[in-house]
This record gives sequence, structure tokens and C-alpha cells, in this order.
Amino acid sequence: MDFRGHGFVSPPIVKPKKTNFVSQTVTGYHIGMRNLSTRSKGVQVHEVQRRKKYIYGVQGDEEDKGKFDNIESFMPDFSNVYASDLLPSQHGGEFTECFLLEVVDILLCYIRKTFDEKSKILDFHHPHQLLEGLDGFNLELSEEPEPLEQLLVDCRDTLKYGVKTGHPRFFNQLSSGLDMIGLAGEWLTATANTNMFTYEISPVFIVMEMILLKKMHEIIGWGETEADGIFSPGGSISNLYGILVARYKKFPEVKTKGMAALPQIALFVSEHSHYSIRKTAAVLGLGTDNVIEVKCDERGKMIPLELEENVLRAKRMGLTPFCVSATAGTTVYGAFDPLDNIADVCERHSLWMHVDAAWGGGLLMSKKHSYKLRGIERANSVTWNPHKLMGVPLQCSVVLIREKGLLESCNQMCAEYLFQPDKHYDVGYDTGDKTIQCGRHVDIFKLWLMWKAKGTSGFEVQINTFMELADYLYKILKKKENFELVFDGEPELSNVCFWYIPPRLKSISDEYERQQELQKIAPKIKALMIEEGTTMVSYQPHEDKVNFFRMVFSNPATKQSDVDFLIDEIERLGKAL
Ligand code: ABU
Repeated sequence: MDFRGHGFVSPPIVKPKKTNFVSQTVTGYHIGMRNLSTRSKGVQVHEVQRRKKYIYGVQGDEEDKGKFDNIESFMPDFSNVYASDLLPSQHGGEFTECFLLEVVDILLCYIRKTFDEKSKILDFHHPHQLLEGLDGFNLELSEEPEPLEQLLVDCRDTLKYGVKTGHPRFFNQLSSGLDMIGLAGEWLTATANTNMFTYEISPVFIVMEMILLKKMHEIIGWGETEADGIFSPGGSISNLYGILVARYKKFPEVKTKGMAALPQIALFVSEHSHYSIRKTAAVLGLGTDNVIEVKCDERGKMIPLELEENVLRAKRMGLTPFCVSATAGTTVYGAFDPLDNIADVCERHSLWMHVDAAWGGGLLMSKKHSYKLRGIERANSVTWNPHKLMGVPLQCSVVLIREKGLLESCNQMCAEYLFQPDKHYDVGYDTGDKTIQCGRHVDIFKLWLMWKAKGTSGFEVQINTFMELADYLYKILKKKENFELVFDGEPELSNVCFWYIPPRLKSISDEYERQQELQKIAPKIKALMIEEGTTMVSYQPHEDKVNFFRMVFSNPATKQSDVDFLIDEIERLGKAL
């Protein structure tokens, strides 16, 4: 029966019976069938059977077969309920509640699996398979509305064919893990559905952002200064802000006259720096040729002497150096540039010092490890991504600027429809004219809530644990016969870079040929891992080094046993290659 538009009275929610199913997958709301339709009791029995199948369909996958055989509870029948029956429709309140509870059940089921190490990290399919449609999961959009039942199945399938980035054996990216408080923060943020550009529509979030900025200024060592900053959509954009403001500080005329009014300006980075700096140079019209890459030592740290020589050479060539972007935690090696020495060079040549601490910034939270960023307090701007080592759900990135007011004067456009100067509150709290975007997502609440939940000390413990795990892996690999470290020396960050050398390669005496073969090993092992869905770790070639694995720890769910698993798994998948 289609009860849309029939003045249907929405169902009361009855507290659940406790069943196996409830304890495993459902928070436990149960809706009396009489309220969902006017079917006879006989039909209801049939309906219960159908619902069991439906529950399995929505919640289950291959790993769950047989788990739900005793299901007595059933969910509301959403096969004839549509989005138009939900709020704000007149009687949409309870349907909305039921529907969202079902969505939460799907999420909870996924979350439980995420933390089950035996659960697969992913159920890999090639793009053409997703495009063609999988087992009732059709990504094509329809002309007519689809029932909520289909939407629930789609929600389940979207997670089913995705990647569990919170899984204890997901090591693929610098951002991983799934923090329950951060997740709650993200849910709240989505519910609030507001915009960070003005205080008038985000009063609480704007003040939270100010408090967090101040806290981060203090941690960096700018406590005495009235500093500034903005949360941005990721580390690349935060880096862009740093360089943008650096250029504006030296050449404020660029805002109105453009690059044609400037000399040929040059920017310095290490050869191990993140590619976003070169991208910034392209975006800002500096040109990537004017990004000068400075040599690193064997650990991937910028060599300050080389920096100074490059600055002098650039000047001799008629370029105008304006900025150095140092890195605190390189993406592949996890190296920290010597910030104090770089700051000296910047001072001698009046250069803006930006520090890309997107990855390594988290170490500032650790009394034991923060010395690795010594000199960061001398930077003019800093990028720091709490969505990496601090485990805040994506995305959460900040650019911190030591001089207050620069961000606004650089980016301000005074749109009168949004930033009216005669508002009845202190318009200094409107942040929208500091940014290069107009609308800005609320990324602050989840960080604020996590900080409340953990305290500064909780982040410290978390980050120290990552470092202990990196040390554990490093020490094992040092002793393992078929593994070779890319560089020796204890990890400074949680990166550990290594090759797996299958026994076959040991007999290849020609070094060139051996390297050619070794280049193929990590991609092959990774492909097998993904096909089996057991773990995920990234690999890359780097400069003259052929493909190697880059292990990183940023997932609070990871334990030593997961590290052991990774090593065994690489060996299992790779020994016959
Ligand atoms: N620099 C963005 C993160 C890259 C990574 O997860 O490996």
C-alpha cells in the first residue's frame, strides 16, 4: 500500500524485544506492523519473514551469513516510504526517526566491523564493475524517487564496497583511524549544517575556532603574540595560504596589480617537500620553475648550507627570493628539516619562513618528541593537520599565521551582502574575509570535542604510542632476513620505509637487473593485499630508490600484533614472487 499523501498516521515506536539481532546490529527500535499498513495478521507473518530477509539484506554481507537466523525483531517496512514522507512533511517525525535509526544501525554495524581485525578492510572491485552495478547496487541515478528501503540498502552497499580506514590494519595513508568522539562531532556538524563565514550563523563554532587557534599558537610557542589562522580544506590549501600571505607581505600590490607588477620571485623547498608547494606556485602564478628545490641529507632533511647557497645563487641570477617552505615531517621518510638553522637563513635574507607541519605537527603534543620541531616558533606561518597524527576525522587542517591581520588584508573583498560592517555584534568575529573561499565547512567541532574528551595529555599518549609502534617495527625489520630498511636510524616520525626482498632476488647478481625486479615487488604484494582485503600499506619509488613500502602509524586502533601481521602478510604474499 502506498500511504504517501493519504494522511497516514506515522507509527509509534515500541521499545524492542532483546534478540540476538538486537544485540548484534540494532539499537533496538521495533515498529508494530499495524501502524505501517492495514494488512491482515496472516500478511504480517509473511511480512516478518520478508523483514528478516530485508535485515540481512541491509545489514549483512558474506561474513554475516547465519548470524541472523533467530531474528524475531523486524524493522519498519520502508518499501513504500519515500523521502517526501520524512520531515518536514506534516507527519514525518516518526518516519524520520525510524529511518535515521536504521541509518545509525547500518553505521554501527560498519563501525563494529571496522574494529574487528578479522574483518576485511575492503571488498575490492574494479571501477568498471562499480559502473556496471554490483549485486543490486546500482550507482546510476533514477528519474523517479526510490523508496527508503532502497536508500538503506544503498547506504549499506556504499560502506560495503568502500575501505575501512579505521581498521587496525589500514596503514595506507597518513590519516587513518576512526575516533568515536570525532565521529560524534562530525555527525553533530552535519546536523547543524552551517557555514563558518559569519558569526551570525555559526556563533559557537566561530568562538571554538578562536579558542583552538589560540591553543595551537601557544603550543607552537607564539603564546605572547596576537597571532591568527584559519581552518582550511586540507594541508595543500593550508600551504597555499602560507605562501599566499608570504607573497602579500612582501608585495602587497600583487592583490590589485597581479604578478606583472612583481619581479621574478622565488620560493625554496626541500627536494623531499610535499608536491602541494609546487602546485601552489602554479596556482598563484609564480610558476613551478621558480620553486627551487634544495638538497637533502640521507634522512631527507633539507641541508641549510645548500639552502643559503641556493638563495645566493637565485639572487645572482636576478630572482627575488621571498619565502622558504620547510617541512616538519616529510610525507615519505617522515623527516624533519632543521628548523632553527633554516630560520637563521630566513632572517639573514629577510625571507618568510613557512613550515609545512601537516604530518609532523602532531609531535608538538608530545613532551618526548616535540624537540624535533625546535625552531617552529620562529616561523611566520605553519600548516598543521589534526586529521593526521591527532586522529581527527577528515578533514581538519589549519594554517597558523604569526602576524595578525595579514590573512584578512590579503584576502578581504568586503562583500556587502555578507560582511555588513554595521551588524549589531563585533564583526571581528566574522571570518569569511580571511579566506580564499566563500562558504567554509565546520571542521572545528570534532577537534574541539576530541580535545575535551582526551585532554592535551590524551593526544600526547596517542602520539607517543605511534612512535613506540614505529620503533617496534623498525627493530623487527632490522633483524629480519628478507627485509631491508631504506635508510638506517631510528624513526623520527612514525614512518618506516623498507623493501621486502623475495628469496628469488637474492640469486640475481647483476645489481641493475635486481633493482628492476625489486621495483615490481611492492606493487605486486600490494595488489594481492587489496584483492584479499587483509591489510593496506602504501609504496612508492623515491628519487633513485625503486618501489618500497612506506609504513606509517596514525591509527589508534593498531596494536603490535597488527604490526606482526603486516610483516607476516608481506612475507606470505611475497615469498613466491
Ligand atoms: N599529504 C597528504 C597525505 C598523503 C598520504 O596519506 O600519504
